[in-house]
Amino acid sequence: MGKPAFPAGFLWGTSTSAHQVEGGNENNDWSEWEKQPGRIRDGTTSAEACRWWNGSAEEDLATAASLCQNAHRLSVEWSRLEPEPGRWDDAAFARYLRLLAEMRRLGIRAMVTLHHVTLPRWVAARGGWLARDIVSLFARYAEECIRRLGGSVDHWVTINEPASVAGAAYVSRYWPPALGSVRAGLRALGAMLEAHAAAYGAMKRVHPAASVGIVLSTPRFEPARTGSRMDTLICAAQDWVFIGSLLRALRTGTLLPPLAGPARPPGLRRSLDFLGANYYGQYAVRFDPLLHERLFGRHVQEPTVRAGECDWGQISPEGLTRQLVRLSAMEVPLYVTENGIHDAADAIRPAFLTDHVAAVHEAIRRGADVRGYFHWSLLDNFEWAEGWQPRFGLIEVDPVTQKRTLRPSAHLYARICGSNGATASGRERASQGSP
Ligand code: IFM
Repeated sequence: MGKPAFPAGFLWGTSTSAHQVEGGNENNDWSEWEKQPGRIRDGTTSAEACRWWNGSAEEDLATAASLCQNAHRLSVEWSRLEPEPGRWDDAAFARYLRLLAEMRRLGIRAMVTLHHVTLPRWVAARGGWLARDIVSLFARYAEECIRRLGGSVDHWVTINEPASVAGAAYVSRYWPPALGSVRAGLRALGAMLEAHAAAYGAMKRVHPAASVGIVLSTPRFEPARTGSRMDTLICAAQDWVFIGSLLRALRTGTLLPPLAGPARPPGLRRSLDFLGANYYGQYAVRFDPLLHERLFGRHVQEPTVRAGECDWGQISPEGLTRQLVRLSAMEVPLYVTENGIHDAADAIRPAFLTDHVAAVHEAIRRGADVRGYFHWSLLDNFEWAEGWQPRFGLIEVDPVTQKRTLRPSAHLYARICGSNGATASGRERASQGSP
Protein backbone atom coordinates (compact mmCIF):
# COMPACT_ATOMS: atom_id res chain seq x y z
CA MET A 1 0.00 0.00 0.00
CA GLY A 2 1.13 3.54 -0.65
CA LYS A 3 1.18 6.27 1.95
CA PRO A 4 -2.05 7.50 3.55
CA ALA A 5 -3.35 10.18 1.31
CA PHE A 6 -6.69 11.49 2.51
CA PRO A 7 -7.50 14.31 4.91
CA ALA A 8 -7.74 13.48 8.61
CA GLY A 9 -11.28 12.59 9.64
CA PHE A 10 -12.23 11.37 6.17
CA LEU A 11 -15.36 9.20 6.25
CA TRP A 12 -14.92 5.71 4.83
CA GLY A 13 -18.15 3.83 4.58
CA THR A 14 -20.86 2.15 2.62
CA SER A 15 -24.44 3.04 1.66
CA THR A 16 -27.78 1.27 1.86
CA SER A 17 -31.43 2.33 1.72
CA ALA A 18 -34.36 1.27 3.85
CA HIS A 19 -36.57 -0.53 1.35
CA GLN A 20 -33.61 -2.29 -0.22
CA VAL A 21 -32.36 -3.87 3.01
CA GLU A 22 -35.01 -3.76 5.75
CA GLY A 23 -37.56 -6.31 4.57
CA GLY A 24 -41.23 -6.37 5.44
CA ASN A 25 -42.03 -2.92 4.09
CA GLU A 26 -45.71 -3.34 3.29
CA ASN A 27 -46.93 0.23 3.50
CA ASN A 28 -45.17 2.10 0.71
CA ASP A 29 -45.64 2.59 -3.02
CA TRP A 30 -43.38 -0.37 -3.87
CA SER A 31 -45.20 -2.86 -1.63
CA GLU A 32 -47.92 -3.77 -4.15
CA TRP A 33 -46.03 -2.65 -7.24
CA GLU A 34 -43.19 -5.15 -6.87
CA LYS A 35 -45.68 -8.00 -6.55
CA GLN A 36 -47.38 -7.20 -9.86
CA PRO A 37 -46.28 -9.51 -12.70
CA GLY A 38 -43.68 -7.98 -14.99
CA ARG A 39 -42.70 -5.09 -12.76
CA ILE A 40 -39.46 -6.63 -11.46
CA ARG A 41 -37.25 -8.05 -14.18
CA ASP A 42 -36.26 -11.28 -12.42
CA GLY A 43 -39.65 -11.78 -10.73
CA THR A 44 -38.27 -11.30 -7.21
CA THR A 45 -39.56 -8.91 -4.55
CA SER A 46 -37.86 -7.13 -1.69
CA ALA A 47 -39.57 -9.64 0.67
CA GLU A 48 -37.35 -9.99 3.75
CA ALA A 49 -34.61 -8.08 1.93
CA CYS A 50 -31.54 -8.33 4.24
CA ARG A 51 -33.69 -8.53 7.41
CA TRP A 52 -32.35 -5.24 8.70
CA TRP A 53 -35.64 -4.39 10.36
CA ASN A 54 -35.49 -7.60 12.36
CA GLY A 55 -32.02 -7.32 13.78
CA SER A 56 -29.52 -8.10 11.02
CA ALA A 57 -28.59 -4.45 10.61
CA GLU A 58 -26.60 -4.49 13.83
CA GLU A 59 -24.71 -7.64 12.81
CA ASP A 60 -23.92 -6.32 9.33
CA LEU A 61 -22.75 -3.00 10.70
CA ALA A 62 -20.57 -4.80 13.22
CA THR A 63 -18.99 -6.51 10.21
CA ALA A 64 -18.57 -3.11 8.56
CA ALA A 65 -16.83 -1.81 11.69
CA SER A 66 -14.56 -4.87 11.78
CA LEU A 67 -13.68 -3.99 8.16
CA CYS A 68 -12.43 -0.58 9.33
CA GLN A 69 -15.41 1.40 7.99
CA ASN A 70 -16.09 4.47 10.12
CA ALA A 71 -19.35 5.65 8.52
CA HIS A 72 -22.57 4.34 7.03
CA ARG A 73 -25.25 5.99 4.96
CA LEU A 74 -28.71 4.52 5.51
CA SER A 75 -32.23 5.80 5.00
CA VAL A 76 -35.28 5.86 7.22
CA GLU A 77 -38.58 4.66 5.83
CA TRP A 78 -41.25 7.36 5.85
CA SER A 79 -44.07 4.80 5.66
CA ARG A 80 -42.90 3.23 8.93
CA LEU A 81 -42.44 6.49 10.78
CA GLU A 82 -45.68 8.10 9.62
CA PRO A 83 -47.92 5.19 8.62
CA GLU A 84 -50.96 7.49 8.39
CA PRO A 85 -51.08 11.24 7.91
CA GLY A 86 -49.88 12.91 11.10
CA ARG A 87 -49.60 9.66 13.13
CA TRP A 88 -46.03 9.02 14.26
CA ASP A 89 -45.05 5.48 15.14
CA ASP A 90 -43.05 5.55 18.39
CA ALA A 91 -41.92 1.94 18.02
CA ALA A 92 -40.50 2.61 14.55
CA PHE A 93 -38.59 5.66 15.80
CA ALA A 94 -37.33 3.55 18.71
CA ARG A 95 -36.09 0.88 16.28
CA TYR A 96 -34.04 3.45 14.35
CA LEU A 97 -32.76 4.96 17.59
CA ARG A 98 -31.50 1.55 18.72
CA LEU A 99 -29.73 1.07 15.41
CA LEU A 100 -28.17 4.53 15.51
CA ALA A 101 -27.02 3.97 19.09
CA GLU A 102 -25.36 0.72 18.08
CA MET A 103 -23.64 2.47 15.18
CA ARG A 104 -22.28 5.04 17.59
CA ARG A 105 -21.06 2.26 19.88
CA LEU A 106 -19.31 0.65 16.91
CA GLY A 107 -17.63 3.92 15.95
CA ILE A 108 -19.68 4.30 12.77
CA ARG A 109 -20.84 7.80 11.85
CA ALA A 110 -24.40 8.04 10.54
CA MET A 111 -25.54 9.78 7.38
CA VAL A 112 -29.33 9.43 7.23
CA THR A 113 -31.49 9.96 4.14
CA LEU A 114 -35.14 10.91 4.55
CA HIS A 115 -36.38 10.00 1.09
CA HIS A 116 -34.74 7.23 -0.90
CA VAL A 117 -37.15 6.24 -3.71
CA THR A 118 -40.16 5.05 -1.68
CA LEU A 119 -43.20 7.04 -0.51
CA PRO A 120 -45.84 5.97 2.02
CA ARG A 121 -48.94 4.51 0.38
CA TRP A 122 -51.04 7.39 1.66
CA VAL A 123 -48.68 9.94 0.09
CA ALA A 124 -48.71 8.02 -3.19
CA ALA A 125 -52.52 7.97 -3.11
CA ARG A 126 -52.53 11.78 -2.96
CA GLY A 127 -50.31 11.94 -6.08
CA GLY A 128 -46.83 11.39 -4.67
CA TRP A 129 -44.45 14.17 -5.73
CA LEU A 130 -47.32 15.74 -7.65
CA ALA A 131 -49.60 16.00 -4.59
CA ARG A 132 -50.77 19.53 -3.86
CA ASP A 133 -49.45 19.47 -0.29
CA ILE A 134 -46.33 17.32 -0.81
CA VAL A 135 -43.92 20.11 0.15
CA SER A 136 -45.48 20.74 3.57
CA LEU A 137 -45.96 17.01 4.20
CA PHE A 138 -42.29 16.33 3.53
CA ALA A 139 -41.15 19.27 5.66
CA ARG A 140 -43.34 18.07 8.56
CA TYR A 141 -41.84 14.57 8.28
CA ALA A 142 -38.29 15.98 8.15
CA GLU A 143 -38.94 18.09 11.22
CA GLU A 144 -40.27 15.13 13.20
CA CYS A 145 -37.26 13.04 12.21
CA ILE A 146 -34.72 15.59 13.35
CA ARG A 147 -36.63 16.19 16.59
CA ARG A 148 -36.62 12.51 17.47
CA LEU A 149 -33.40 11.24 15.88
CA GLY A 150 -31.31 14.38 15.61
CA GLY A 151 -28.96 13.64 18.49
CA SER A 152 -27.83 10.39 16.86
CA VAL A 153 -27.25 11.56 13.29
CA ASP A 154 -24.10 13.20 11.93
CA HIS A 155 -25.38 14.20 8.48
CA TRP A 156 -28.88 14.37 7.02
CA VAL A 157 -29.77 13.91 3.37
CA THR A 158 -33.22 15.19 2.45
CA ILE A 159 -33.70 13.46 -0.91
CA ASN A 160 -31.68 10.89 -2.78
CA GLU A 161 -31.28 11.37 -6.56
CA PRO A 162 -34.33 13.53 -7.33
CA ALA A 163 -33.67 13.44 -11.08
CA SER A 164 -33.50 9.62 -11.12
CA VAL A 165 -36.84 9.39 -9.30
CA ALA A 166 -38.44 11.95 -11.63
CA GLY A 167 -37.08 10.12 -14.66
CA ALA A 168 -37.80 6.51 -13.70
CA ALA A 169 -41.15 7.03 -11.96
CA TYR A 170 -42.76 10.02 -13.71
CA VAL A 171 -41.13 10.44 -17.16
CA SER A 172 -40.85 6.71 -17.85
CA ARG A 173 -42.83 3.76 -16.53
CA TYR A 174 -39.97 1.94 -14.87
CA TRP A 175 -40.90 2.72 -11.23
CA PRO A 176 -44.23 3.60 -9.60
CA PRO A 177 -46.36 5.60 -10.29
CA ALA A 178 -45.17 4.95 -13.86
CA LEU A 179 -46.79 8.02 -15.38
CA GLY A 180 -44.88 8.14 -18.67
CA SER A 181 -45.07 11.92 -18.90
CA VAL A 182 -42.19 14.35 -19.39
CA ARG A 183 -44.36 17.16 -18.03
CA ALA A 184 -45.14 15.20 -14.86
CA GLY A 185 -41.44 14.39 -14.45
CA LEU A 186 -40.42 18.02 -14.58
CA ARG A 187 -43.13 18.99 -12.11
CA ALA A 188 -42.09 16.18 -9.75
CA LEU A 189 -38.47 17.29 -9.98
CA GLY A 190 -39.42 20.90 -9.20
CA ALA A 191 -41.51 19.69 -6.24
CA MET A 192 -38.58 17.69 -4.87
CA LEU A 193 -36.36 20.76 -4.93
CA GLU A 194 -39.07 22.78 -3.24
CA ALA A 195 -39.54 20.03 -0.65
CA HIS A 196 -35.79 19.86 -0.05
CA ALA A 197 -35.72 23.60 0.66
CA ALA A 198 -38.74 23.42 2.99
CA ALA A 199 -37.25 20.44 4.84
CA TYR A 200 -33.87 22.17 5.13
CA GLY A 201 -35.52 25.21 6.71
CA ALA A 202 -37.66 23.14 9.07
CA MET A 203 -34.70 21.05 10.21
CA LYS A 204 -32.42 24.01 10.78
CA ARG A 205 -35.08 25.69 12.90
CA VAL A 206 -35.00 22.66 15.22
CA HIS A 207 -31.22 22.12 15.12
CA PRO A 208 -29.40 25.13 13.63
CA ALA A 209 -26.08 23.30 13.74
CA ALA A 210 -27.35 20.20 11.93
CA SER A 211 -25.54 19.21 8.74
CA VAL A 212 -28.21 18.91 6.03
CA GLY A 213 -27.67 18.26 2.32
CA ILE A 214 -29.07 16.58 -0.75
CA VAL A 215 -27.72 13.75 -2.91
CA LEU A 216 -27.63 14.04 -6.70
CA SER A 217 -26.92 11.41 -9.27
CA THR A 218 -23.92 12.76 -11.17
CA PRO A 219 -23.06 10.54 -14.13
CA ARG A 220 -20.72 12.02 -16.69
CA PHE A 221 -22.24 12.72 -20.12
CA GLU A 222 -19.89 12.82 -23.12
CA PRO A 223 -20.71 13.26 -26.83
CA ALA A 224 -20.47 9.85 -28.53
CA ARG A 225 -18.75 11.26 -31.63
CA THR A 226 -16.09 13.89 -31.12
CA GLY A 227 -16.71 16.71 -33.53
CA SER A 228 -20.46 16.00 -33.85
CA ARG A 229 -22.30 19.24 -33.11
CA MET A 230 -25.60 17.45 -32.55
CA ASP A 231 -24.09 14.93 -30.13
CA THR A 232 -22.45 17.80 -28.25
CA LEU A 233 -25.69 19.78 -28.10
CA ILE A 234 -27.84 16.87 -26.94
CA CYS A 235 -25.20 15.83 -24.44
CA ALA A 236 -25.22 19.31 -22.91
CA ALA A 237 -29.05 19.23 -22.81
CA GLN A 238 -29.09 15.90 -20.95
CA ASP A 239 -26.49 17.13 -18.50
CA TRP A 240 -28.49 20.33 -17.93
CA VAL A 241 -31.76 18.54 -17.20
CA PHE A 242 -30.21 15.83 -15.04
CA ILE A 243 -27.52 17.77 -13.16
CA GLY A 244 -26.84 21.34 -14.28
CA SER A 245 -30.31 22.79 -13.67
CA LEU A 246 -30.36 21.27 -10.18
CA LEU A 247 -26.97 22.68 -9.27
CA ARG A 248 -28.05 26.07 -10.58
CA ALA A 249 -31.29 25.92 -8.60
CA LEU A 250 -29.48 24.95 -5.38
CA ARG A 251 -26.89 27.67 -5.83
CA THR A 252 -29.07 30.57 -6.91
CA GLY A 253 -32.50 29.55 -5.61
CA THR A 254 -34.04 29.90 -9.07
CA LEU A 255 -35.74 27.16 -11.09
CA LEU A 256 -34.81 27.64 -14.73
CA PRO A 257 -36.50 25.81 -17.62
CA PRO A 258 -37.27 23.06 -18.07
CA LEU A 259 -37.74 22.67 -14.29
CA ALA A 260 -41.36 23.33 -13.38
CA GLY A 261 -42.63 24.97 -10.21
CA PRO A 262 -42.38 28.35 -8.53
CA ALA A 263 -39.56 30.40 -10.05
CA ARG A 264 -37.95 30.94 -6.63
CA PRO A 265 -39.02 28.30 -4.09
CA PRO A 266 -38.74 29.73 -0.56
CA GLY A 267 -35.45 28.90 1.12
CA LEU A 268 -33.88 27.07 -1.82
CA ARG A 269 -30.89 29.36 -2.24
CA ARG A 270 -27.95 28.05 -0.24
CA SER A 271 -30.03 25.26 1.29
CA LEU A 272 -26.96 23.04 1.49
CA ASP A 273 -24.43 22.32 4.21
CA PHE A 274 -22.91 19.67 1.96
CA LEU A 275 -23.60 17.98 -1.34
CA GLY A 276 -23.65 14.23 -1.93
CA ALA A 277 -22.71 12.81 -5.32
CA ASN A 278 -23.73 9.36 -6.50
CA TYR A 279 -21.48 8.27 -9.32
CA TYR A 280 -21.51 5.01 -11.28
CA GLY A 281 -20.12 5.82 -14.72
CA GLN A 282 -20.17 7.74 -17.95
CA TYR A 283 -22.67 7.86 -20.80
CA ALA A 284 -21.77 8.39 -24.46
CA VAL A 285 -24.62 10.44 -25.92
CA ARG A 286 -25.54 10.14 -29.60
CA PHE A 287 -28.17 12.31 -31.26
CA ASP A 288 -31.29 10.32 -32.19
CA PRO A 289 -34.18 12.36 -33.70
CA LEU A 290 -36.72 9.69 -32.73
CA LEU A 291 -35.91 9.51 -29.04
CA HIS A 292 -37.85 12.51 -27.78
CA GLU A 293 -38.51 11.10 -24.29
CA ARG A 294 -34.74 10.93 -23.80
CA LEU A 295 -34.16 14.43 -25.09
CA PHE A 296 -33.13 13.01 -28.48
CA GLY A 297 -30.02 11.39 -27.08
CA ARG A 298 -29.25 7.65 -27.14
CA HIS A 299 -26.65 6.24 -24.75
CA VAL A 300 -24.29 4.16 -26.85
CA GLN A 301 -21.33 3.41 -24.58
CA GLU A 302 -19.94 -0.08 -24.17
CA PRO A 303 -22.25 -1.85 -21.70
CA THR A 304 -19.67 -2.43 -19.01
CA VAL A 305 -22.10 -1.78 -16.17
CA ARG A 306 -25.43 -3.09 -17.37
CA ALA A 307 -28.12 -5.38 -16.01
CA GLY A 308 -31.20 -6.07 -18.08
CA GLU A 309 -32.27 -2.78 -19.59
CA CYS A 310 -30.66 -0.77 -16.85
CA ASP A 311 -27.29 0.70 -17.71
CA TRP A 312 -25.17 2.42 -15.11
CA GLY A 313 -22.77 3.71 -17.76
CA GLN A 314 -19.26 2.95 -18.80
CA ILE A 315 -16.59 2.63 -16.12
CA SER A 316 -14.73 5.92 -15.91
CA PRO A 317 -12.89 6.88 -12.71
CA GLU A 318 -11.70 9.99 -14.54
CA GLY A 319 -15.37 10.98 -14.87
CA LEU A 320 -15.68 10.91 -11.07
CA THR A 321 -12.68 13.20 -10.65
CA ARG A 322 -14.11 15.63 -13.18
CA GLN A 323 -17.55 15.65 -11.59
CA LEU A 324 -16.14 16.27 -8.11
CA VAL A 325 -14.01 19.13 -9.38
CA ARG A 326 -17.07 20.53 -11.12
CA LEU A 327 -19.20 20.19 -7.97
CA SER A 328 -16.66 22.10 -5.93
CA ALA A 329 -18.10 25.24 -7.54
CA MET A 330 -20.99 24.77 -5.10
CA GLU A 331 -18.59 25.81 -2.33
CA VAL A 332 -19.81 23.24 0.20
CA PRO A 333 -18.13 20.05 1.41
CA LEU A 334 -18.67 17.10 -0.91
CA TYR A 335 -19.27 13.43 -0.17
CA VAL A 336 -19.26 10.58 -2.64
CA THR A 337 -22.47 9.10 -1.27
CA GLU A 338 -22.65 6.14 -3.69
CA ASN A 339 -20.20 4.50 -6.05
CA GLY A 340 -20.13 0.85 -6.96
CA ILE A 341 -20.61 -1.87 -9.51
CA HIS A 342 -22.76 -4.98 -9.69
CA ASP A 343 -20.36 -7.86 -10.01
CA ALA A 344 -21.38 -11.11 -8.33
CA ALA A 345 -18.04 -12.75 -9.14
CA ASP A 346 -16.07 -9.79 -7.76
CA ALA A 347 -13.91 -9.91 -10.87
CA ILE A 348 -14.06 -6.22 -11.80
CA ARG A 349 -14.86 -4.66 -8.42
CA PRO A 350 -11.32 -4.66 -6.92
CA ALA A 351 -9.91 -2.55 -9.73
CA PHE A 352 -13.10 -0.47 -9.85
CA LEU A 353 -12.80 0.26 -6.16
CA THR A 354 -9.14 1.21 -6.08
CA ASP A 355 -9.40 3.25 -9.29
CA HIS A 356 -12.38 5.22 -7.98
CA VAL A 357 -10.77 5.84 -4.60
CA ALA A 358 -7.72 7.10 -6.50
CA ALA A 359 -10.06 9.28 -8.58
CA VAL A 360 -11.46 10.84 -5.39
CA HIS A 361 -7.93 11.51 -4.21
CA GLU A 362 -7.11 13.14 -7.52
CA ALA A 363 -10.17 15.40 -7.14
CA ILE A 364 -8.94 16.43 -3.67
CA ARG A 365 -5.51 17.10 -5.12
CA ARG A 366 -7.17 19.37 -7.68
CA GLY A 367 -8.87 21.33 -4.93
CA ALA A 368 -12.22 19.59 -4.33
CA ASP A 369 -13.25 19.52 -0.66
CA VAL A 370 -14.27 15.85 -0.51
CA ARG A 371 -14.90 14.63 3.03
CA GLY A 372 -16.01 11.03 2.56
CA TYR A 373 -16.52 8.06 0.27
CA PHE A 374 -19.44 5.63 0.68
CA HIS A 375 -19.32 2.51 -1.46
CA TRP A 376 -22.62 1.16 -2.81
CA SER A 377 -23.20 -1.16 -1.19
CA LEU A 378 -22.24 -2.83 2.06
CA LEU A 379 -24.20 -5.91 1.04
CA ASP A 380 -26.26 -7.29 -1.85
CA ASN A 381 -29.81 -5.99 -1.74
CA PHE A 382 -33.03 -5.49 -3.67
CA GLU A 383 -32.13 -3.44 -6.76
CA TRP A 384 -35.58 -1.95 -7.53
CA ALA A 385 -36.96 -2.92 -10.96
CA GLU A 386 -33.92 -5.14 -11.57
CA GLY A 387 -34.67 -7.29 -8.52
CA TRP A 388 -31.93 -9.34 -6.90
CA GLN A 389 -29.94 -10.01 -10.04
CA PRO A 390 -27.46 -7.10 -9.86
CA ARG A 391 -25.11 -7.80 -6.95
CA PHE A 392 -23.57 -4.59 -5.65
CA GLY A 393 -22.43 -5.82 -2.24
CA LEU A 394 -19.00 -6.01 -0.69
CA ILE A 395 -20.79 -8.77 1.21
CA GLU A 396 -22.67 -11.42 -0.74
CA VAL A 397 -26.17 -12.15 0.58
CA ASP A 398 -28.27 -15.18 -0.21
CA PRO A 399 -31.77 -13.69 0.03
CA VAL A 400 -33.28 -17.11 0.82
CA THR A 401 -30.93 -18.40 3.53
CA GLN A 402 -29.69 -14.90 4.47
CA LYS A 403 -26.15 -16.29 4.55
CA ARG A 404 -23.44 -13.63 4.33
CA THR A 405 -20.11 -14.21 2.57
CA LEU A 406 -17.43 -11.56 2.33
CA ARG A 407 -16.25 -10.89 -1.20
CA PRO A 408 -12.50 -10.23 -1.68
CA SER A 409 -13.33 -6.55 -2.26
CA ALA A 410 -14.60 -6.31 1.31
CA HIS A 411 -11.07 -7.06 2.54
CA LEU A 412 -9.48 -4.82 -0.06
CA TYR A 413 -11.76 -1.95 1.01
CA ALA A 414 -10.90 -2.65 4.66
CA ARG A 415 -7.24 -2.09 3.85
CA ILE A 416 -8.12 1.16 2.08
CA CYS A 417 -10.27 2.38 4.98
CA GLY A 418 -7.79 1.21 7.62
CA SER A 419 -4.93 3.11 6.00
CA ASN A 420 -7.03 6.24 5.36
CA GLY A 421 -7.10 5.68 1.65
CA ALA A 422 -3.67 4.55 0.72
CA THR A 423 -4.07 3.64 -2.93
CA ALA A 424 -3.81 -0.07 -3.53
CA SER A 425 -0.75 -0.93 -5.53
CA GLY A 426 -0.92 -2.58 -8.94
CA ARG A 427 0.47 -5.78 -7.39
CA GLU A 428 -2.38 -5.90 -4.89
CA ARG A 429 -4.96 -5.43 -7.61
CA ALA A 430 -3.41 -8.21 -9.65
CA SER A 431 -3.54 -10.53 -6.65
CA GLN A 432 -7.27 -9.82 -6.38
CA GLY A 433 -7.67 -11.22 -9.87
CA SER A 434 -8.69 -7.93 -11.44
CA PRO A 435 -7.72 -6.77 -14.91
O1 IFM B 1 -29.53 0.81 -5.70
C1 IFM B 1 -29.48 2.09 -6.24
C2 IFM B 1 -29.77 3.11 -5.16
O2 IFM B 1 -30.99 2.89 -4.53
C3 IFM B 1 -29.80 4.51 -5.76
N1 IFM B 1 -28.59 4.76 -6.52
C4 IFM B 1 -28.20 3.77 -7.48
C5 IFM B 1 -28.13 2.40 -6.83
C6 IFM B 1 -27.69 1.35 -7.86
O3 IFM B 1 -28.57 1.36 -8.94
